[in-house]
Amino acid sequence: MFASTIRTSLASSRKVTCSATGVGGRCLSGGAGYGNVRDQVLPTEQETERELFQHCNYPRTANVISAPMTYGQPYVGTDCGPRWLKEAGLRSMLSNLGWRVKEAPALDFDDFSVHKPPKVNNSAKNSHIVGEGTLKLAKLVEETIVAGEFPLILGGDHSIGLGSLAAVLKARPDVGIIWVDAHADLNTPNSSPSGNMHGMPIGLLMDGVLTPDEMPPGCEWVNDYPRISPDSIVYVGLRDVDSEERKLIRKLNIKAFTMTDIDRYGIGRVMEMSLGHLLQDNPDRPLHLSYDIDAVDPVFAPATGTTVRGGLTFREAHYVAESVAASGNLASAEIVELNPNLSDGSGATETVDLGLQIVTSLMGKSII
Ligand SMILES: [Mn+2]
Repeated sequence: MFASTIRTSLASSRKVTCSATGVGGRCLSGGAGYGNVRDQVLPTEQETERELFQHCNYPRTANVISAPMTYGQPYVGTDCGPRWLKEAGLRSMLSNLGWRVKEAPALDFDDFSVHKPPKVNNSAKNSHIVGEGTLKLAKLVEETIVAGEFPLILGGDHSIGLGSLAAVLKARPDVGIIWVDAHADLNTPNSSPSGNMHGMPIGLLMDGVLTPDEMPPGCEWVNDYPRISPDSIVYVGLRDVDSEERKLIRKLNIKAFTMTDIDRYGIGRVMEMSLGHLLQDNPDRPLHLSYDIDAVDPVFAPATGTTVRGGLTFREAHYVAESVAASGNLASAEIVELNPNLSDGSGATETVDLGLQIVTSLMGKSII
């Protein structure tokens, strides 16, 4: 009852005025309104904490990395995601789960646009800013992993995946990737219908898709990083795939669980098969989870840029994160594409509630 009172009062008082630069805007007016999360944070029961996040040094430290990128897609407001999650109580959630929490200063992706106007490139829009910004992110994520910490990356649009994936692949060459998304993000500048780079992070990094000279301007640094092997990634939640992406998924034989598969097998079996695929040769393989909030049905997560009906339910959205955490192999993660500008007050609040709960689940919360 207490929580619902707070929720109502916040929803009516909250004004979302965040701009692309973030200057003068604010994302949330308070730190509540996230339903039943705060009073029920219990870590998943394991024999020791060490086993749950086996790739992190002990005591476990989460480095919360804010990557407020907006240039991979057309809407302002995705830069609010990190602040939104933090103001809703991310730090105390993580502490309650037993994490030591570090917060890196938010990456600044706007200094490039001020000092170096990007050339117009409609096949990969804003590629200079996205490229230089994601390189900053890649360096920070790599340092975090080398330090034995868990990088928890808050987007920002999904173009940041270019930086986080490149870093993870370099620091942990045997990493397995779980990409939870309504979209495959497997486009290239040649195949993308929109030219928006949030649909390209996998396409630019997948082995055998782009030659080095096809890398968009500003992203050439990616050529110095390892590529994703097609059998090292699993998609969960796909339902809006472009024709060239579909061809690539088939040609490269990438493991993809669509919403149809989730209907058919249920989310439990789908996650079993996903983890089974990635862990079949090495049960201790480190895993990276990239969670696009648009994987979730817009009924539960309306505040995002590219909503597609027919997505994960509220519980399925949690289960994906819980099951990956429970594997003990999760070593890095990101959550992206929350945009409070794209829904009214209660829709924005519900989306951040859910985003925070998903993060809490992937960082080790369990119900009992
Ligand atoms: Mn995405």
